Amino acid sequence: MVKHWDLFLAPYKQAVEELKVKLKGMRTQFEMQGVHSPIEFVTGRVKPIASILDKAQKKNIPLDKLEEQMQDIAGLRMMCQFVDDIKTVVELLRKRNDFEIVEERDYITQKKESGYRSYHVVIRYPVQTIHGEKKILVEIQIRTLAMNFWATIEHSLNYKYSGRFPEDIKARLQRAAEAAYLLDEEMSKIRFEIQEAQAAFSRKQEAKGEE
Ligand code: 0O2
Repeated sequence: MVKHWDLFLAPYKQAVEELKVKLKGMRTQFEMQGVHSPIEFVTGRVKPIASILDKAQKKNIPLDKLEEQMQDIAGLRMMCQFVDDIKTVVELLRKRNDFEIVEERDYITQKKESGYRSYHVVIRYPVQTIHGEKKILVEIQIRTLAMNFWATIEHSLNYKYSGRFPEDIKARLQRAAEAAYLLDEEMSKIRFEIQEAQAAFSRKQEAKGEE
């Protein structure tokens, strides 16, 4: 028998699968043009039921209001090499007409107290079902590889300590966030050097493939 949660999550699963193909397709298009892709890689997930219930409790969201009030049941992440790529990706998302942007949250100029940096775009995405169209909220997080590294590590530690970090870990995470910020800054400064090297490398790989 199909359970209530399976039915509820089905459009979210469909949206994540469709958007993974669409957003990865953007990267492929840059590659085919032989130019730097502002998108390094894309991931997607549907929030596990236990996390939905946890968040609903923490944020006082009634279970019958999840669709309207929980924006990240379906989540996509777009990873970029450079901070400037994030702007390019956001611009590209704003130009699309297969969904509507309902909110943007800039945790890059306004980083979170934890040290978290990322750019969040919440979209309303139409899923085609056998009963017609259903629009659902999806959160797209756009961040650099360094921001992603920090967030992934912090997220696992958060899970381990249930958000109550010992002081030394908290301080180290703050320092790590600062280091990730500096890493992004340094990489931005030598961006053109890096891109030239990457372009030369792909030309060499292509030539090898043609041999
Ligand atoms: P998961 O496990 O990533 O799916 P809130 O949850 O109150 O902070 P809200 O309103 O849901 O915020 O919106 P926000 O902050 O734009 O998006 C929440 C998501 O952003 C989180 O999802 C994380 O993915 C990410 N995020 C926000 N702050 C932090 C942080 O300090 N550290 C890390 N590692 N990630 C963060 P969830 O719900 O935590 O779940």
